[in-house]
Amino acid sequence: MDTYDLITRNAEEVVTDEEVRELADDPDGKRAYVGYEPSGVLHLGHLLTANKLIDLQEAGMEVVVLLADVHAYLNGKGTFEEIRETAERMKAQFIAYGLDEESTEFVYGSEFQLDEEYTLDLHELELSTTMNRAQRAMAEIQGDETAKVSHLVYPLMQTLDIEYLDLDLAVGGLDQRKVHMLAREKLPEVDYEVRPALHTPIVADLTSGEGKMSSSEGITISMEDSTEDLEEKVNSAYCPPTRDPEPDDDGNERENPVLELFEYHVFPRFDEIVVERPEKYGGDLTYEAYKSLAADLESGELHPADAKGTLASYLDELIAPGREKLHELRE
Ligand code: NAL
Repeated sequence: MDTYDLITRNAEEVVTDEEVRELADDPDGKRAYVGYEPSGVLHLGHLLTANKLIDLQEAGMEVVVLLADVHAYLNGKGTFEEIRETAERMKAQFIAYGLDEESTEFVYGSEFQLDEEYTLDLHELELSTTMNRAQRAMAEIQGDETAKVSHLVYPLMQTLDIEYLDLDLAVGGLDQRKVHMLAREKLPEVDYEVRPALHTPIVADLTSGEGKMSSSEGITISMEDSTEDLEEKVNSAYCPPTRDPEPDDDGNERENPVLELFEYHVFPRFDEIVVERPEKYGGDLTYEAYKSLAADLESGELHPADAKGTLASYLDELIAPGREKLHELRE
């Protein structure tokens, strides 16, 4: 796969394509980052961006993982001590998942976000940004609760981090796009450079195929799940034999979450996928590309039940090292 294709595979959006192409021409030593609010147990949402980081490392880039402790604090995720402890566990799970320890730099936000120069830059951004603009940038990250002043500071800090971490590419889920757009607009105003961004898709809710899979509602798959949990959850998933399901009766858009998980989580990490079937049902099926699996599901050659069983076992393999690490840390 050529470097540009590797960098952008499974990306929902790159901003801008021209800037990312330029990066792909000479990726060695370039720095990409993802920031995460520390959370005790990783879930598939975290792992989707982690897969992208693994792609970028393969392309020769350096990867910075920001353990965004101050951001989590501003977003009401607990006391500062609790958040720090959680961050350590998060880091251990990322390494267990396959982020290369040598070429991944883990940085705590609080290492630089409390410095005098940073603080003054932040205040300059506060001065030049309307509350309305900051609130809009934050809407998708924050959820439904009433916005606090901290929620307005949050996206401005994320904007500054892109400069302070000296990054060449910002990576995040599609829910980060408005913050990255704010950064593109604001950084030049305070005499800093604009950097490209790459956004990963948001996987649909497992049981309905609607909206997004999230830890706050519905079923989510996490590093804590046992093999049996995974089988049960994947078995209950919505999986019509198509990539493009019709909207539901209320007109809500739906996706096929089983296919999405194959595409975004399984195929990027395995060279081939084997669906094990008894001879009398046609014997094993082997896939090297997501598209052929999706086509077989659509044509009926691959039964949804077999697709689900296979998905559960590959997810189990991906999650197992992190699950063991979590058990170890609790002992
Ligand atoms: C991501 C987050 C927080 C701070 C960041 C700083 C720079 C780059 C990315 C960052 C967390 C993210 C979330 N906003 O919603 O998890």
